[in-house]
Amino acid sequence: MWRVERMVLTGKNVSKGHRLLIITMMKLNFISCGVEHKAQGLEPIEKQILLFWAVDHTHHLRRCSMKMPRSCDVKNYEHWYKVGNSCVMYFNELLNFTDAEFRCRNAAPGGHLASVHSSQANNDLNCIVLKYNKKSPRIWLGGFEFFNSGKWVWIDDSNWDFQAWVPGEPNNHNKEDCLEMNWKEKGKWNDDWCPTKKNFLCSFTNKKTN
Ligand SMILES: [Ca+2]
Ligand SMILES: [Ca+2]
Repeated sequence: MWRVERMVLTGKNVSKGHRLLIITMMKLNFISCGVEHKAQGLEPIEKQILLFWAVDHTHHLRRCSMKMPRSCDVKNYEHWYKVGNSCVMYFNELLNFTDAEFRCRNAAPGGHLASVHSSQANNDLNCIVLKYNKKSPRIWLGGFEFFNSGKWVWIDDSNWDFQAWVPGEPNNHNKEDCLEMNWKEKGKWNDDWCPTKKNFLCSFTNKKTN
């Protein structure tokens, strides 16, 4: 199933290479009827751009679904996902950072807002978010700035040994002390104002399997 991620329909940014790619894919029947239908009524060049984004989006989805982490191996938490040594779940509940953390503590023994310790884990977490809420992927992770020290820590007390900031972040704009993912770039981090309500990821570590 093709889906349209972007409806940016100006002809300015489409190169000759893009057009050739689209035309080639149309000839090879890589473009689905669904997108053709949605594209009806658009000018030819606009249609081409729409198709391009649709294909690009599907490619991204496929890449992500291939990397979806496996199920959590802890009893009663099989619907959560195994990421690194932790089990992770997406919560589609708009809460501020503190309330989200307490929601996580209630959701599972040892639960906290999720911490991230590798690029692979960061990708896995983003795949989970996109699977559940592609339209609104900004989420709280469990990082916060420790009392204006400039030092960032994880609320689950694990080591701050990985980071994936959007360039220029954290910028502490209007006193931002809490860590969100997917503000500007997919999978990248930003410091945001802690009282803002967002969906979030919870995780817990099953000590028995470590
Ligand atoms: Ca700050
Ligand atoms: Ca910021």
